[in-house]
Amino acid sequence: MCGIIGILGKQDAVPHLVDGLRRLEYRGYDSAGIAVLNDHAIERRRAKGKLDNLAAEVDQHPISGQVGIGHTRWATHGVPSENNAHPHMTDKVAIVHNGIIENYLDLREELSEKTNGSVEFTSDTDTEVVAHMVGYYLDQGMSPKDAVTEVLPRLEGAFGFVMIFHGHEDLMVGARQGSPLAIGYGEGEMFFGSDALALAPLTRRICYLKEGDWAVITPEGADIMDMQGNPVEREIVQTAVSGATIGKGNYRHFMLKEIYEQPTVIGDTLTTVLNPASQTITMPPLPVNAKNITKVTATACGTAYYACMVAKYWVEQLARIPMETDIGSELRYRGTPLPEDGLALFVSQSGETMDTLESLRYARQEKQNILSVVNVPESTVARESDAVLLTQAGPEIGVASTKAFTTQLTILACMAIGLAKERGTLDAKREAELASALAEVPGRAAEVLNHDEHIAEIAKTISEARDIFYMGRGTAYPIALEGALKLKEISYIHAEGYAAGEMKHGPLALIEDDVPIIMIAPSDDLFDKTASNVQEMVARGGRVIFISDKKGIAKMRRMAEPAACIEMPDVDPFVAPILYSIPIQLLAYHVAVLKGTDVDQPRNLAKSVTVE
Ligand code: HGA
Repeated sequence: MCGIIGILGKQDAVPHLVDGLRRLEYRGYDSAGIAVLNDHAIERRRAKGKLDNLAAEVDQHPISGQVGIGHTRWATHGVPSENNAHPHMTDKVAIVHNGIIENYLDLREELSEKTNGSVEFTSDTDTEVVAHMVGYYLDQGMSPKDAVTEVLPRLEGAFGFVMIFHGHEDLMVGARQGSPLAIGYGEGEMFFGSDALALAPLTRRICYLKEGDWAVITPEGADIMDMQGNPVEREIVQTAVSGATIGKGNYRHFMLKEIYEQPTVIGDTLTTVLNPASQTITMPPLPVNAKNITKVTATACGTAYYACMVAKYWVEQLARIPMETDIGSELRYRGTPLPEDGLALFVSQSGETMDTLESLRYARQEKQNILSVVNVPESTVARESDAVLLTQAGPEIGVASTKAFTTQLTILACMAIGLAKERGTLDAKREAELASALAEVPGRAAEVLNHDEHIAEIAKTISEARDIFYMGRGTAYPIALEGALKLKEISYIHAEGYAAGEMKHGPLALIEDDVPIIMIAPSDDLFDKTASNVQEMVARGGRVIFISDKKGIAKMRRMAEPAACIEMPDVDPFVAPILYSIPIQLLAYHVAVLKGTDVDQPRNLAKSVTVE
């Protein structure tokens, strides 16, 4: 996926542009390029393939300038090649673009007619037409701002773009619709970036543009407008993203770093929908009136599927809508009938998971209203959905999902509240209780991380096991499934997740002396039932690791002594699945470290699964 950086600086921007692009490499790309302004012209260097190729090109044919833009491209229109690499330009303007201009063919034709065919297109991209359209208005004598004002309303599709203009060393224009873009504020310098990561070493003062915003930046600051050109105020935040984020920092593995980022990214995700002052949740508009929804059909793969399973409990209990969950590779071939006025929900970190995407297309044929939860706003799943809920997990490098999962849970919890509000099945008092429970999650998550050392000790007691069981009831059941998956993925130990009440219907036969059982048991309505299941395990010699709050642990100990306990904060059971995910991530991590596996890139697995 593409990355963007723009620098309106006080010194040569070229080394910082290349460095910024390196920070965006994790997204995946096929070519890269930069362009800078100097006294005579806009100068550009581009290269197919890795950034080292671009760096070599810049070494061989140096350019310099204080104002510049850079791009890593992941082709959507036109093969990966130097010609198709961004920036695209005329002699007056250069542009880098993320997303897809859907009406680019019409725009090309229109421009050719207007100019009697004098515009020469040199690439197969959708992006290039935007450069030529802006160039056309600049040629008519318009200012950069006026030229962009003319072009913006004509663009259909998704874009995040940044432009520089020959003869205007004091300004740069950026816009976003569907693809992310942030402004960075420096000391007498200003920046654009597709995420804060690109800007991390340059500035921590960031303003995330909202959908439909565009901005003119100068060394003094930014004028931000909506698509109609009305000025809008946007908050400047101190980003938590640091220069170290792209690397492992002081962490031994990306997975551990990502586990530790959870308090921040859960908080970032909540910020998009939760108002802590009014204790309310406001969701973006859904593609269907919630009152009319007959059924929710949720589809995902792997960890995201377990997030859907948790959401099923929330949606059914709070919003009283029947919800079904499906694995992407099953739904797409099952030919299941989907009801009129159904809401089809798709959850995918990358938004590119093939089986999830194909299921979405199936749901589209079945005339469903399509809502997706993704971590990558410009992804295909997002583009093909009627509405999108974004997680704010930031880049997740470790193959085993951690922070993507807990942010998915966070936004799905908010979605369930939003649906329930609209359907009138949740009163304001309970909404306030749930909102305040959610608002506490980042702080509580930080507390849970304090158990890291204790969990590392527990890991030593189970790392030699052949089989490990994870169990829970209610929303703890999908967390048990996720715990087992996490352990399998990175430690290669065979693990099974079960609904605790299901053990006696078969799997109990496998419990014998010292078989580890991870029991996930928040103090909720089902606690006593789970505690009885613990007794059944202990009676058969099972080594129970009991994850509960203080009250739950005390109660359990009066019945049977687990081999070890992990004490969780006392929280509303509604948010427990988000928090109880953290100890099982840490446990899997420490077991894997003890086993000496490749934690971040486990054998046979890939991060974004774009094949069947
Ligand atoms: N459509 C443009 C940009 C592609 C993109 O955003 N990729 O993630 C192109 O194909 O060049």
